[in-house]
Amino acid sequence: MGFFGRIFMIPLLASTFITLFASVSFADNSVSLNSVSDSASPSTVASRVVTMIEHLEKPTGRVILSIKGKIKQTNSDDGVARFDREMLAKLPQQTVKTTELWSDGMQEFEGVLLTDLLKYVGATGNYIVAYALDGYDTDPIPLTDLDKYSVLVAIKNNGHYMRIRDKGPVRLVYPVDDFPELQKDPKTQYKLIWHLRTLTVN
Ligand SMILES: Nc1nc2c(c(=O)[nH]1)N[C@H]1C(S)=C(S)[C@@H](COP(=O)(O)O)O[C@H]1N2
Ligand SMILES: [Mo]
Repeated sequence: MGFFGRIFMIPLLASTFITLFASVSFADNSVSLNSVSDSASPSTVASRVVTMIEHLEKPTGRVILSIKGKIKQTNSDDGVARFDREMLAKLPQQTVKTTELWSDGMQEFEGVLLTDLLKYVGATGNYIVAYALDGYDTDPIPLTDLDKYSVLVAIKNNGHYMRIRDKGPVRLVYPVDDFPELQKDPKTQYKLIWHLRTLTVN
C-alpha cells in the first residue's frame, strides 16, 4: 500500500475503533446478562454490557469463527459475520473454570460469552447449531441455555490461545462444574464442541 493508501486508512481505522467502543459500553455497575448471578457462578466475573455493533469490521487475519442465519450484522455480502482472533479477543472477555473430559485438573477458559457475541451481531433466533472443523455438529442448542449458563466461546485455555492441536482455535465451553444438572445431562457432552468453526442462528 502506498503513502496515500495509508493516509486514507487512518480515518477508516479510527472510525472502526470508535464504532466498536461506542457499541460495547463498559458500564461499571453493569447488569449481568445472565440470570446466573456472580455468586452462583464462580466462573464468571460481572458481564460488561454488550449491544449490537452498528458496523461490523472485516477480519484482517485468518477467520476462525463464522456466524450465519438470523443475524442483523454481517461483514460480507453473503450474510455471514466472520471473525478473526483479534476481533474475538477485543470483545469483553470472560472466564469459565471447569474440569473437562480431555485434560486433567481444573481448566481455565477465556473468551467472549456466547450471549454477548449473539447480541453483538444482532441475533434473533431461538436456537443455534454449532459446526466444527472435523465435520462434527451439535444438536440444536436452545438460546435459553444461555440465560441459565455462562456459555463461553473460548479462545484461551489456561492463559494460552488454543491451537488446532489443543482442540481449538475456538471451543464452546459450558461451566459444567458449577451445575449438577449439566453434569447429569448426557446431552451436555454433545454440546462441548471443540474446533468450533461455524454457528448458525435459527
Ligand atoms: N469437534 C468435535 N467436538 C465434539 C465431538 C467431535 O467429534 N468433534 N464429539 C462430541 C461428543 S459426541 C462427545 S460425547 C464429546 C466427547 O467426545 P470424545 O469422547 O470423542 O472426546 O465431545 C463432543 N464434541
Ligand atoms: Mo458422544
